[in-house]
Formats: sequence, structure tokens, C-alpha cells
Amino acid sequence: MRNLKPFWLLAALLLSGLHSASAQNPFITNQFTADPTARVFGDRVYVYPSHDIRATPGHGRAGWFVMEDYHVFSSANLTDWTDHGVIVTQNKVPWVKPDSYSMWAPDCMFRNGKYYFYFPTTPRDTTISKGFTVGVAVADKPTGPFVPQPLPIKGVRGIDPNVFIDKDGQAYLYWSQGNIYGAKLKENMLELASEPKTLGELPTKGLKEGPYVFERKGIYYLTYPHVENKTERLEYATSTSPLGPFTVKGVIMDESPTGCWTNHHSLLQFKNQWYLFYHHNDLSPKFDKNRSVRIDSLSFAADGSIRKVTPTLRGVGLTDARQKIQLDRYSHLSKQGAAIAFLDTANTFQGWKTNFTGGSGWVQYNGVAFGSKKPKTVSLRGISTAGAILQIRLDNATGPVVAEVTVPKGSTWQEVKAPVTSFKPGIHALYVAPKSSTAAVEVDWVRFE
Ligand code: FUB
Repeated sequence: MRNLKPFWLLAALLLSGLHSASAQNPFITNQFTADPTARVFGDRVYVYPSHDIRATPGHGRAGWFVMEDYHVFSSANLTDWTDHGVIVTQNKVPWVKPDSYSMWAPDCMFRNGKYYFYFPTTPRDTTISKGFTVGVAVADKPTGPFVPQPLPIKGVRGIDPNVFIDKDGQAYLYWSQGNIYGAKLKENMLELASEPKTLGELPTKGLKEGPYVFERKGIYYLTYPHVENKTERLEYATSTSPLGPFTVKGVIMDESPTGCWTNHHSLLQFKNQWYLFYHHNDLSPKFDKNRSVRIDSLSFAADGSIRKVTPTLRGVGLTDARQKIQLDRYSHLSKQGAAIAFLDTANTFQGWKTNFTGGSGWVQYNGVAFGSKKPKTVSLRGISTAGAILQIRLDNATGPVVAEVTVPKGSTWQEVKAPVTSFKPGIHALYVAPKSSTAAVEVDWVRFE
């Protein structure tokens, strides 16, 4: 009987639609995700993103955002993520225009034992709103089941709802529609308690959307994507009260280096560290309406200003040495002799590989947790038409060689093993390079056993 337990556990996970994704950026790789709102509920972080899908004939508009439903993801360590499946879907919300595929950026908030999920979409009844409005679905748990309210929130026209509860218990709803608006919410979290106020001190030129408000040390931060130049960058303004007046302060993240026109974010403190959740189009470099969510660390200067965040592939958290280490989500890569490419350009969800092309290429991946016990072997998935030996060092180019792995000559991917010859316990970077600078070899992942 004891052997049956893993089978039943696996069967239960499959039946309930749970899937794991792992860390690095992007941190969800089993589907497209965008507009991540991250919340701490209990001892886990929950991420409520939008869910981009590809348009197919009769389903959504080609060349535009196509969004049918929402999933929620959670993690206890920001490294291992669980997909809890669909929580709200367009055609099960009574007031939503059927097949509108416009379930845009959401938020979720906890109050008085209930979880309130806010989502913008288009109503079937155009007397409610000719464009977007905001609905609420309510649950007893952060993963649902969420029950949609029969009608959207009265008096709200626009997208990108965001909820903030102040220290005095007053809740506020923010949203965007050209400008950014804010209003008080009633205690029931389902109705406005004040007239919408235009938060008018923000830039007037260039689109603004995606408000995310939080308070830290008495400063109220209104953060928002804004097109100052060509595409959206993340900016912020501050105030001494939740509805302003706000003073524009600066940029949190520059325009996307991958050319993704939108960015959309949330900020979160978890276990004494602040993080920025945002999106790029990593899994869809040629079409920026199929996006992927990312996390990077964020910090504040002593005066409360937000230090600009540089997007990374490595992301946050430690990687267990005994899991597959995706070197292509590197911390540092040599300027020549190494490059990153998709494993399969026809199916980008397969992820990436590191190509050593000869000429002293190397890759460094920080934050690998080895623990105290020396692993016996290292496994590596690689391919090399001429054959190659890869050296794996700890820390950097002059660190100890822990293994030399031979990838035999061949035209197919091979999983090869080599003994671990030296070891240092604790957390280290991995530094990987071909032993001979002329060798060409591709690496999918490395794992210690
Ligand atoms: O995801 C659709 C829209 O793109 C969001 O509502 C905006 O914030 C932008 O990210």
C-alpha cells in the first residue's frame, strides 16, 4: 500500500489541475501570463496575472490581446510555483459579453475572511458601459472557488483595478481609463463609497494605466506604467494620503529591452525583502501581446525613493543544486563565445539553451544551494556535433573545478554524467565553460545528484 501513495498524490494533483512551474525569469513557463498582482496571504505569495492566449479563428481578435480566463499561482519561496488552475472564466460571469476575450489585468484583496477578486472586462449590456468596467468575484480561499457578483461595480468605467486598504481600515479602488482614478470602497468591498477622483497630478502626455498603490513608512506610493517615449515604463508618485495630491517622483523600471510595448506590475514585501513583479514577452519575442511574468528584487533609499530595478533573467531566490539548473537564465554571460537560444522556436514553452560557440565563452549562474552534503555526480543535458568537455567551477573563472563533463560527439541531445571531484558546502555560483576554447556545445541544464 505504501507504494500507492505517490500514485494517488500524483493523480489528485492532475485531477485538480495543479502544475508546478519553477523559478527564474520568466517564472511561469507553462502558459503566457501578464499584469501580475502579487499578494501575501498567510505564509504564501499568490500571483493573480492576466492570461494571454493566441487568437484562433472565431476566438479573439488576431494581433490583439486575447484573454479568456484567470489562473492563480502560489509559492512559499518565490522559487517553486504552483498553478492552481482557472479561477474565473469569461462565459461563467453573468454580465460579461460572451466570447469577448477581454479579461484584462486583475487584483485580489483579503477582508473579513473573504477574498475579493477584481477584474476588468466588457459587459454585454452597453448601458452599463460601452467599454470596460470592473467586476468582483468572492471566495473563502485565495485559490477559490470564486463566485462572480451578478453585476459589475456601479460607477466604474475602465481597466486595471487595484485595491488598497489603509491602516485605518478604509479600502480604496483605483483604475485607469486614460487617467488614473481612485475612490473609497464600502466595507462590503463591492460598491464605491465616494465619487471617483481623477488623480490629476500625473503626466498628461502619453498613456498611463495599471495603477498599483501601497503605503510604506507613512508614504503613499502610486505606481503606474506610462509611455514617456515609445513604450511603457514603470513610474511612481507619492503622497501623504491615499487619494493624493501626488507628486511624480521617478522611474522604477525603464522601457522593456525586449520591445514589449506594455509593462504592468505590483510591489510586495515578503520575508523582509521587497520585490517587483512585472512582465516582458520572453516566450513570444515576435508578438508582444503574449507576455510572461517576472520577479526582481527592489529596494528603497533612506528618503523613501524607489531604486530603479534592472530586469534580470536570473530572477530571485536560490536554486537547489539537486534540481535542473537552467544556465540560460544566467547572472552573467561572456560577451563572445556564448549565446542563449530557444530549444525549439516552434514551441517556446520548452525553454532555452546555452550555446557555447567557441572562443572562450562562459556562463555564470548565481545562487545555487548545495547544502552540506557533497553530491556524487553531476548530470548535464547537452549536444555537440564534434564532442566537447565542459568544466563546471564553483563561484567564478578561478574557482575550484567540481566536475568535468564530456558531451560525446553526436547529433542528438544526450544526458551525460560525471563524478563530482571537489566540493564546498553552502551557496555558490556555477561557472561553466568548455575546457577547450574552440569546442562548440549546447547545454539545456545541469543537475547535481
Ligand atoms: O493586459 C491587458 C492590458 O495591457 C492591461 O490591462 C494593461 O495594463 C496592459 O498591461
